[in-house]
Amino acid sequence: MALVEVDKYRNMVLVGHGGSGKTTLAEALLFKAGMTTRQGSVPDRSSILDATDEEQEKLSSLDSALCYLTHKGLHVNLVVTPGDMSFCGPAVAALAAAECAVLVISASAGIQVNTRKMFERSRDYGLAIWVVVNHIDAPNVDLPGLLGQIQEQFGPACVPLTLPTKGAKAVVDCFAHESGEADFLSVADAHTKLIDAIVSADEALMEKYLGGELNPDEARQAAGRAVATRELIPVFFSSARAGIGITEFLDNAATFCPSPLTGKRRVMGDGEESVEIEPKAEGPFIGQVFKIRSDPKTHIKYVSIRGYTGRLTSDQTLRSTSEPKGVRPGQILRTFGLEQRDEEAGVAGDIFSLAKLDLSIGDVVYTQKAGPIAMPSFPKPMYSFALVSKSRGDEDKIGVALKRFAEEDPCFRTDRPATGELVIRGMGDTQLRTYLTRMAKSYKLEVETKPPRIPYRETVTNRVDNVEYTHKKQTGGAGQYGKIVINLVPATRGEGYEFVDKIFGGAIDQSFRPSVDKGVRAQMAEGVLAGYPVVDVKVELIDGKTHPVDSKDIAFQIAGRGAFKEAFGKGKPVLLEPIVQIEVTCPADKVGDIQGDLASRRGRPQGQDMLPGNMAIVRALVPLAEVADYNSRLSSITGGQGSYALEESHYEVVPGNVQQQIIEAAKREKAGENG
Ligand SMILES: Nc1nc2c(ncn2[C@@H]2O[C@H](COP(=O)(O)OP(=O)(O)OP(=O)(O)O)[C@@H](O)[C@H]2O)c(=O)[nH]1
Ligand SMILES: [Mg+2]
Repeated sequence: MALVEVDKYRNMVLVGHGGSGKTTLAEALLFKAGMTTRQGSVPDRSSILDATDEEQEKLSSLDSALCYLTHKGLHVNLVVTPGDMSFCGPAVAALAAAECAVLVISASAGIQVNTRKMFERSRDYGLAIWVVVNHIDAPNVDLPGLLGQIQEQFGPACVPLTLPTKGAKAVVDCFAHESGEADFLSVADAHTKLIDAIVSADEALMEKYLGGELNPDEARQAAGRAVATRELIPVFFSSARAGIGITEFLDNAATFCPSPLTGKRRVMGDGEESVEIEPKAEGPFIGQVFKIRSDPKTHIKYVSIRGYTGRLTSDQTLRSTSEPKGVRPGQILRTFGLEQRDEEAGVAGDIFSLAKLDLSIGDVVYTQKAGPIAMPSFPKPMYSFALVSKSRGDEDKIGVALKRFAEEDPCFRTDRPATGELVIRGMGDTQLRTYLTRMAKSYKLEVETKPPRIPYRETVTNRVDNVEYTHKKQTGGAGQYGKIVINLVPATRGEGYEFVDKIFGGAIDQSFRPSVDKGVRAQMAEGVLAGYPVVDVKVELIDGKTHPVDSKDIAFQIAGRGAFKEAFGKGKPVLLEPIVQIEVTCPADKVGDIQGDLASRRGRPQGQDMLPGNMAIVRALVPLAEVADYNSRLSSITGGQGSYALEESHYEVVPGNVQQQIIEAAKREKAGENG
């Protein structure tokens, strides 16, 4: 594969809702450009992009896929992303590779949740956007109606660059032609609107245009800039499956898709220190990792990099923001579906892959010097499971497998919260189940899942004085003796634990007082009411007694535990629960239902806002325990049109009746463990 000049690269990321036809469109483009000998099909399992066993089973993309084509002197890199929101981690990361996001919409399904989300993410990251209305061959589609909705939702900059003609059996290019037949709207009108949009983005051109002196070549040259600034969002029509509108898509890439020179420039560093990277073919290399994939069979890890400037060859030293010492990059590869092809260099404006390097998504890689470069912002994973290994001793291996998945997917995380469980977090059920199935298949590690425990805490509300406790074991063998007297005092929320030594004189030997503290801490970690850690209490050690022979560290630790437990029981103990700030985005007509549902979950309203496109945001404070299953609830209220985000807020006392249920549940669980 020959490398080309920087301005001959086009980097497109295909985004949109699941099933809109992103993979099929890419297959059609590859076939039309002669990169494949037949057009791969997702339902026939012949797609080179949805090529893993899992994807062929699900008939849907589960990760971003890379391929490329050449067309009339251009080298076009395509990154095809999964449309399921569960896999938006790799989809959002892929934006970092491109100048242009191609937003694919199914004409039969219309604008869907992820259509809107990916539009916003691409825009916020600063990419040019193309809209492709696919499935135009499907029965009963309302193409003029859909075009109207697209313009309403995404703005008047959306202008058709092609229009269906001959009963959607073909499309007509409205830039190349000043007039012609279309199934709806006028080609001449669309042509004028395209020229208008292009000249409005360029003052000098506008003057010429108004003076009637605009030459078509000048308009052609300025088109890429107008698209780069989203003053023009060209709309295409296609049937990817039937190969309609594909040639017109390819032919317009040179003019309407910004090149690395005319498109979004990456900025290194922050604030005043920041510098814009100039895409140059020669000189020191700077790029960024946007994709990581372990080959399912060989387990070889491939990292895919977008080159922003310079040139990288195998013999250079490649450094990265997380590994500044540097490594040899090894063979430079060009990824085509699951295939890796050899390439001579990694250059500015291009996409390439490297094998077996310890890099992460977002890492900036360079040969001389570089700073951080912002990635698109990732949504926070909100959906979680706790995992229980089916066979003991597998825990370490499970940790290794989960770490791999987390590397490949920025919206997948694993952690061990205060409850001690192993928890995985992600965007949704499909994603987490896919990783667990993959773990079972590729790593032979089986786990059971359960909802994660809510990290409750325990504390007291009343002060308790003079609690006396004696630990005594003086029959047979070495004896144990420790007697203490403590006060237990509630502290302010968030103050934590304090141990105060209030002993005057030598009632307890100095050396044993820390042992009491240690015992109290141990009991606090285990909890008293329902097995949750105790917080916000002060323990005062006021008196006690030492035995000359039998007193020892362990005896005073046990006394500390015992005295604390007894005092805690007398101090009107309560459970504290985490309260979260929830922000629900939903269609405006569902606001009432959402508010009602949140109120029934002990939620407290915090206001609402209207959003463009008939959407609204509802905010509330709600106990975390009440929104553990909120994913499915929201989806059923909004028909899949809603989304939500949670943020930790504070802890509050659990109401009495709820507290009783939690304590009972903890008792049952304990009995289950022991029995
Ligand atoms: N009739 C018709 N069917 C199409 C067209 N494009 C794609 N399809 C079919 O629609 C289904 C979904 O297409 P995909 O290409 O897998 O869609 P996708 O956007 O990649 O979906 P995800 O990977 O799940 O996000 C497949 O069965 C395709 O064969 C089209 O233009 N017309
Ligand atoms: Mg797909």
